[in-house]
Amino acid sequence: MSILEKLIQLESEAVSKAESASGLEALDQIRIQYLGKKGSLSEVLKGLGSASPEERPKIGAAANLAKAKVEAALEAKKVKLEGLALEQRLATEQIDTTVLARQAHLGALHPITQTTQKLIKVFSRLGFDVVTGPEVETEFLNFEAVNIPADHPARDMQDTFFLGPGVVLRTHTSAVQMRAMRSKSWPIRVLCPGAVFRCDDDATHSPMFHQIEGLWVDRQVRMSDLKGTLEFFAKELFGSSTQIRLRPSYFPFVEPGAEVDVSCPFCKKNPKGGCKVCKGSGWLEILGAGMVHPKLFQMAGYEATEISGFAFGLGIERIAMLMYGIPDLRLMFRGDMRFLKQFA
Ligand code: FA5
Repeated sequence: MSILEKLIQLESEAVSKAESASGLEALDQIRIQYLGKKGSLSEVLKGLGSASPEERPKIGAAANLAKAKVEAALEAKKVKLEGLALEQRLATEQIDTTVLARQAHLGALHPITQTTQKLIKVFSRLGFDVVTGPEVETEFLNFEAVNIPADHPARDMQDTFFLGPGVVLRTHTSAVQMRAMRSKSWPIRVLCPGAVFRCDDDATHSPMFHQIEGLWVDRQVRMSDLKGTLEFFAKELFGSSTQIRLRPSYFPFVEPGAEVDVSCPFCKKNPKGGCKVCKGSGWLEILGAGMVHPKLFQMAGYEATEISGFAFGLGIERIAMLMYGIPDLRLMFRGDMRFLKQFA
């Protein structure tokens, strides 16, 4: 039998086998048997060397045609078999549309994130823009530039994690207000949220916590502007009947400085002898604030003498604890789903 005859025979054999194949697996076997590298069609072509030069192109063309026909037959059968399989599945499978859907577990924002977003929303209504800075900070910007020199006792209040000579994990977001002033001329009204770090660990203190610092510098910014701003913030956060009070205090970067208390949102300043949260005092300390120390303006390169400004800084965990009634700050960092689910 000549090569051409052999090709025609193999082609019709393969096509008829493909047409009668019983399943996809059988179809695959036929593909390998005839079209595979060592398949019958390839094997026949090995005899091409003995054919005459005139015959060779004819044999090549016939081989390509045979392959194409076998491939087409295989594909047609495959489509047919897949269609049949689908029909069979549709006939046997049923979807019970009355079965209750599985409850999707949606994630939730962490209470610190929720509180931060709420604070940003309140202050952005007063025109504060959010700026951020690095958590790894130079000792200079964290301390010296905000008027806390090396021998200053305030450094002990903020037990510091040193990462290397002159490099610290920032102990407060006041470093960011200095960065903001150094990169932008006044007037400036910014809010600096972020994580800060101190060697501190108990039910109300964590080695990593979050602060928000606010800074407003312009001509004629007064202490009354600071008080009005903080009053607005306290009422927005804890309710319209909330009052604030400023007690003189000391922070090296402000003069004068104050601790700011809000009237207890739990007992509404009416502790009747025993509100646990405010310990019966009717007030809760929530932040530190004051008028920006002139030394900071010098450090920032603000030369104008007519400018003044106020700054305030608060612990976000403290606010979250008050807003949500969380008794222990450490709960927020344990990743316990039972705790976190309550904020969904
Ligand atoms: C400061 O850090 C000042 N930079 C704030 C400031 C800014 C004052 C601008 C004046 C002007 P203080 O060390 O008090 O201040 O920290 C601010 C708040 O951070 C505290 O009121 C407290 O709520 C929170 N805080 C301090 N240490 C911790 C801690 N270890 N864990 C959780 N919260 C803390």
